[in-house]
Amino acid sequence: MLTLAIDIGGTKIALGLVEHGQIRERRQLPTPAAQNAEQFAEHIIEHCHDWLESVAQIGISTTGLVSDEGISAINPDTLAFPTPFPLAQVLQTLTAKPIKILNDAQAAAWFEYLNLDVPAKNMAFITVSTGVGGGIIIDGNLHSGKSGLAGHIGHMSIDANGPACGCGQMGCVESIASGTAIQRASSLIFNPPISNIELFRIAEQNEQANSLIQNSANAIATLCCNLKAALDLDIIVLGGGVGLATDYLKKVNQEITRRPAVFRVPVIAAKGDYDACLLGAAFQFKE
Ligand code: BMX
Ligand code: ZN
Repeated sequence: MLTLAIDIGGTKIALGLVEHGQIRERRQLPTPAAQNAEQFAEHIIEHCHDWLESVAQIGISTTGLVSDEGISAINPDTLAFPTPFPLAQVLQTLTAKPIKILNDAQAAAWFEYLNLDVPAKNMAFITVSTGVGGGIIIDGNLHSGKSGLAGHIGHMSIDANGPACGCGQMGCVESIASGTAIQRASSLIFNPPISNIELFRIAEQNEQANSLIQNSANAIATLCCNLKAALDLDIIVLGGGVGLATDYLKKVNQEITRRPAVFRVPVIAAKGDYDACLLGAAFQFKE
């Protein structure tokens, strides 16, 4: 059975044709700014209309808070459409296929949980990407909470004097550690500005580049120790474009070893690699 998987991020949309838990075909497009869900859904369909006839169902993972009304923003700075955005409802009308939708990091958490090498009961997934997202598994179940907010751990404030976050708080993990935060800090140092890809490439030889990345990794290490203290997690899985970039996971784990032993938690790389959220979109149909 084929599933159309759609992963909507702050920067890009990934599309996958998924069969037996494997991505058979994959496409990618920039996330367009859209005025309404019809326009956005039609844009997605244009990029995969040749797949539609053969798919039995559609799984969506998306940045933002997912509720019955649609998708809304915790950090409006990273969302390209008006809220609440009824994307699942509109795609359902346009395609007449069964549709499931979840927050991107919650979906990835469920996929990663089902693919752990060593079974665990309590796990978190953290994506360090445009934003910092998360999904939490408690006693083998995805915990999304009454309103779907659970797992928005990028918006735990870890520095009351830290940068302003788009969510309205100060010093959220996302405002310090995300790809957007790294880019902002880096543009104050490098003139002309360099991309985050370039920043990671030069980090081994360039002390300033290295310390920008280290600052982000330290914030993620703090987040991991806080989650260990709150939930006594067995393991944390790290994903996202920044989370999986060269040496980032190593930096997070090194920083965790400097913290008191009781708050340490093993952090491993996502099995789904950069496609953990896309695979998570499809895995909503796997009970
Ligand atoms: C933000 C929040 C989360 C999301 C996370 C990662 C919005 C629009 N999104 O914290 O819902 O999971 O970013 O998103 O408030 P990504 O775009 O970096 O994958
Ligand atoms: Zn925030």
